[in-house]
Amino acid sequence: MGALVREMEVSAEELTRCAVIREVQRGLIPQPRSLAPWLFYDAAGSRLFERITVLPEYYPTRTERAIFAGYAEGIITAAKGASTKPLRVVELGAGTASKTGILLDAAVKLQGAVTYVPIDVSASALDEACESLSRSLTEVCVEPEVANYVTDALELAPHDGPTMALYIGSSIGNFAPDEARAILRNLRGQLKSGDSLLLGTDMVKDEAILVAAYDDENGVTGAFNLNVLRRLNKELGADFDLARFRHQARWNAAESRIEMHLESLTAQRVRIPAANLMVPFANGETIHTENSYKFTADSVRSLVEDSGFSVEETWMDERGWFAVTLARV
Ligand code: AVI
Repeated sequence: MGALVREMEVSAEELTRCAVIREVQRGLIPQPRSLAPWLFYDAAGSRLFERITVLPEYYPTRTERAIFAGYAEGIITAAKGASTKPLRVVELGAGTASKTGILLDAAVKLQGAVTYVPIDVSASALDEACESLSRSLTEVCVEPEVANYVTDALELAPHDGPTMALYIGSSIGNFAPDEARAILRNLRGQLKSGDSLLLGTDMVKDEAILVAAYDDENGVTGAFNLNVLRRLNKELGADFDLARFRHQARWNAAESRIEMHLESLTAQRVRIPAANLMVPFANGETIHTENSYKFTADSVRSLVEDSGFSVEETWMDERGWFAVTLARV
């Protein structure tokens, strides 16, 4: 058994390595160069992201949490609607006890117990989510699901009662509009009448506030961005010199998104042996590593309506910086 588990672990690692190689070849051969944001989240990158969420400049996490803390009961009541049956909570991405826990806690208060289905590609992220939730909330029955909701068709187990699907943290903002619609349509395909989507979206605001949130004074977001190159050095034997690249955060008003780039500070060539590549960079050339789309009430409405939902209720913080929208099937 031990050997079998070890073999499966090796193959999961091997699959990730193949995906990293494919992504490097897709993104670094053509110009303009780009790399997909999922590359951020190795163990070191995930730790850096946790640090980002508590930075003074990075308002989204604490703002969304405050909305949940203020309105959790109203959110759960609205999601249940007229149903007398227990609400099930499904989450795209493995939530952390701190944010999702507020909603689950409210569901427990209203109906005694709740089934929670976190869906994530990463089994270890699911393990962590289960562990922290089971420590804090014993009335939550956790049924984790390992799946890639971006690339694969979702399959939800049947449930006798309404389902509320969470897609929070403005994670939807890291996808281009057509991909975002495809993700929500995939989810919509698994929901039935009376079910709902609770969508967290970061809103358009003053450019200086947006840029600071992605270029903090202490350089944590810079380290998070540069960690992609460190990962390619470690996993593919690449020879990126991190001192010759610089983190950039730019507001692209036409596309309504923050873009993160890594700018080459000299003309240089980088070898990536495992991908059979030698990549030449001009001085000032960038690798585009992330988009983080920012929304308006209208763009949220068109996103959810194009995906087969209708907006039922929206909760916001006082400044209107972040929105949590309940959209009904
Ligand atoms: C995960 N995602 C919603 C974050 C965002 O704000 O777009 C990722 C992030 N990138 C830099 N800082 C945070």
